Amino acid sequence: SAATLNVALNDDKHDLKDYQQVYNDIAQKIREYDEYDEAIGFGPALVRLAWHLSGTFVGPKGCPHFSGGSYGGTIRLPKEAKDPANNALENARWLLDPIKSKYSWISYGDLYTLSGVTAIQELGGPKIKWRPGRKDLGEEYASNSVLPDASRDADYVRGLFVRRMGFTDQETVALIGAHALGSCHIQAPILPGAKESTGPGSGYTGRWTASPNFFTNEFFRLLLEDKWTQKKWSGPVQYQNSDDSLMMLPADLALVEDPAFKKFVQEYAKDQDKYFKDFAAAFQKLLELGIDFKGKREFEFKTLDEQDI
Ligand code: ZEM
Repeated sequence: SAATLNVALNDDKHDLKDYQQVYNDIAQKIREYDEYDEAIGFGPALVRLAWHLSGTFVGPKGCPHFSGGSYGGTIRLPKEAKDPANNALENARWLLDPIKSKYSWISYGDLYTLSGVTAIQELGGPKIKWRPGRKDLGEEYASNSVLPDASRDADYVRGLFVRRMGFTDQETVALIGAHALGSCHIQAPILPGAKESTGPGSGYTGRWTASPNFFTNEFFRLLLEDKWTQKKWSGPVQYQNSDDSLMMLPADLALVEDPAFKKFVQEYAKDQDKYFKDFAAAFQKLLELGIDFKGKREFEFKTLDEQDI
């Protein structure tokens, strides 16, 4: 098991202007490679990178012997990178490598979490408050086999998000609504300029929504309004909608099978503003699991559009 973290924050010599510059470079990369992954682009992959770096947290809240979380940027290291749950995320890291070289002062944990914030905002989502100060840690702090298994039910999802990571039911539902973005891959998408895939994906296939590069509450509306039946294929159990254009994982359907989760699915399907507000708070909490940022300033970034870039 991973060692207990010493979570002292980096001395912070950089200000909003510096981090906005990093944000802008990431956002420009998303724009530049908009044809990646069947014209979805890299945005969803960056959100998944930030989530998989942070979602290794093993609490419980306030316990001094927790492990995982975004602090050490450990998803870059083989032990964690090679976790099958992280298949295809080498592509997201490929996109960010030149930015890490250009801004060598930023830690991997800060860069990867900032890239998730950038993607959410650039894809039309809410503003996410973000704080720097993570420090790179070595392989003894890397995690493996702690990310969620998509084949499981509501009890499992609650065990992982609520009991292990310290989220509420409401925050859990809000976070999984990020599946409005992106798609599932049998093979990792082919990188710009490459000829072949970098390796396997999750083994699931398809998109959750018809606008996978736009952050919306569509995931919740589709969960409630479409008819989901088991896909007939040789791959893992997954569900398809009435015309087989969209998909859901077993763990997604768990959100409407469990009455306490379903209440929030219904609320978010009806109220996009409420969804955006709750997602922003839950995503910030996810990115900060295990790190004591008390009293540290929160940065809020402008989108490229807001800067007329
Ligand atoms: Zn996901 N997710 N996720 N997720 N996820 C995939 C893709 C994406 C689960 C899961 O098994 C999978 C959260 C929670 C959970 C994103 C964001 C967030 C894929 C497909 C799977 C299998 C990977 C592939 O094949 O490339 C499970 C079981 C979850 C909880 C129960 C949370 C929380 C997220 C963010 C807040 C995103 C954006 C993607 C799309 C990635 C892409 O490349 O398109």
